[in-house]
Amino acid sequence: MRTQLSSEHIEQYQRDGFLLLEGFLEADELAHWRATTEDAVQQRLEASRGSYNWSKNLTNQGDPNEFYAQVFTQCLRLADTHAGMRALMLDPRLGEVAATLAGVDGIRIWHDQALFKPPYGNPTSWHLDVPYWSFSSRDAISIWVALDDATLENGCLWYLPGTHQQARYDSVPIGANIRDLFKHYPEWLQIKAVPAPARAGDAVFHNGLTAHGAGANMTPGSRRAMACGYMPDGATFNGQRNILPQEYFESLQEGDVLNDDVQNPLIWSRAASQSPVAASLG
Ligand SMILES: O=C(O)CCC(=O)C(=O)O
Ligand SMILES: [Fe+2]
Repeated sequence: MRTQLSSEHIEQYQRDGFLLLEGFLEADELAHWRATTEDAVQQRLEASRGSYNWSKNLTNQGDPNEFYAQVFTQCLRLADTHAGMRALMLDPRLGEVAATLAGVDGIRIWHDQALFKPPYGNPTSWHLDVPYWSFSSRDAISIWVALDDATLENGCLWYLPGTHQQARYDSVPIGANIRDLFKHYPEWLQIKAVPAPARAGDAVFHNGLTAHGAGANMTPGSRRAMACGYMPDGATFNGQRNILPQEYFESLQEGDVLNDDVQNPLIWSRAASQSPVAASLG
């Protein structure tokens, strides 16, 4: 795993709100991420609705005729239900890279998600991530690892550079109209979008307030990705449930620190990485 970051990487991330890290996974790691993600998705879909047959493009996500089911098969928090995925997601190296780019001292998992855009799938409408989540932070960050080559043809990610500096926390529902976000941010219509094509094994990082979307998949192959959204350690509850379990949600008051280590595992912190125990473990 390529975890070395240069000062240019960090500057670029901070300026543009996104960064492509080429060759993030080694070939054997990529094979393992693919197999683990396929298995975790298959298991989840079987548990939720019966069999999953990607070759026949059965997405098993609600009504398969609905627009969103044809944007992607989206499976959230696979680390909760799949031990192999948990091992991948708890890797402190992912946390260290994310925290270093975001410029924070500790990082917790908000949610992981598999995002498989099907053959000839719909585009992913322009959106921001943080306004959906249960905390408000300008330092939230996501990793998006390409499991297939993501190209201009099959729906790679696109970004509006610098929008993380201006974005607000008010929520804009993500729907079928790709340009709805611009009703809330008409000034962003002037910004030229930048594509982030990625080879399988590359990682794209983005700030949770950077406007992003993805094109349609105009190919007969799938565009698979495994992603994870991270919350800076110390972030507080903003009153929104999002993916929080009902009981935990009801126990929270606005302003409470979201530091439940099961719901939001701390995968890396500067303090722990500098402690004598961590040092002796190498
Ligand atoms: O994979 C996609 O099309 C969208 C990904 C995304 O929105 C994200 O990772 O936040
Ligand atoms: Fe997103």
